[in-house]
Amino acid sequence: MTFRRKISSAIAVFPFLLSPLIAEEAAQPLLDALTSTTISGYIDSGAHWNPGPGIPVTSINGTEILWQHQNGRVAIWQLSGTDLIGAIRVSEPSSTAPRTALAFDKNSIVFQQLGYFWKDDSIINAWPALPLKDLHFAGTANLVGDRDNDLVWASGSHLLVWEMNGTRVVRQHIVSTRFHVPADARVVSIARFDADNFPDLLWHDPRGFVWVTFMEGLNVRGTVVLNNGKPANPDWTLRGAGDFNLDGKPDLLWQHKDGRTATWLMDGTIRKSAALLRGGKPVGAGWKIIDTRKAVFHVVTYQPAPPPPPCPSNPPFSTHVRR
Ligand SMILES: [Ca+2]
Ligand SMILES: [Ca+2]
Repeated sequence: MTFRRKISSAIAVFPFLLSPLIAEEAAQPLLDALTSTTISGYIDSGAHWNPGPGIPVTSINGTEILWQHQNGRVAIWQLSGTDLIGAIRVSEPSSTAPRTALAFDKNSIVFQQLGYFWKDDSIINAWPALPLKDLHFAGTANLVGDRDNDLVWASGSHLLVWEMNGTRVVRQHIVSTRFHVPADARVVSIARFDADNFPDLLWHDPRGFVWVTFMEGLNVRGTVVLNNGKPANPDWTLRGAGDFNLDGKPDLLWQHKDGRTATWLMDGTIRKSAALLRGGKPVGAGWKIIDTRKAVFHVVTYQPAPPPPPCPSNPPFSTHVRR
């Protein structure tokens, strides 16, 4: 049996896996039902999940997309290639006000709440003030090249890089990217767009232009404009980069203002093709893509229970009629 057929057999049992985020009013009960406990018997992205002896499990590579609704709700899509195979609601601590999701960081999610930053439920021990104005969060990536990912902001032509050790900021770096892109361009993702091992910056501006700035750690090597120098339709916002066709090269993830999502499948900085996600069905209003990450899904092949034994023709009890 192929991997795809195994996934299909699991989904056939739970077809609700295919109907996420249609509209907020429809999504709310759906996501309430889809806790990670509910889904873990069928698709789980944990590295050490063990469903029990004798249960056949297939591990498949895929991508997760992090979403947040404007009301604070956080959800994750699970994709195999460009096929949506699951949706998970991310539980938030009930005692805290809604937090803004900033990015995935390996197995964590980075949040901001007022002036504080969190990795999941652990507060990040950081400097109290950010030293640049008009910063936007750019992503998590290992620019410094040590064990942990850095948290990266951008402001105009500068980056602010927090070098991390766990949940502690050990150093701040301010990096000039030189002024290769317009001042209103934003860094939407940090990913490896060439063959070296250094993460690069992906930029998008409101007119639809897309750039990649190649980095060597904290040093800038140069910037190229994508799409043959032409802007994309400005109704589409570039939200991130993830490898949707599993060729090891990052692809671009777009969200239309009508709620559709799509990817440009890339060979480095060359667009090879484009594909709508979820068959072009839009998500409900108010949901925004935050980030993507690689994932490994563990899929159980569901075996239908054997049919019950036939009922005996003569009931194994005697009828008693009172006379
Ligand atoms: Ca690179
Ligand atoms: Ca790819």
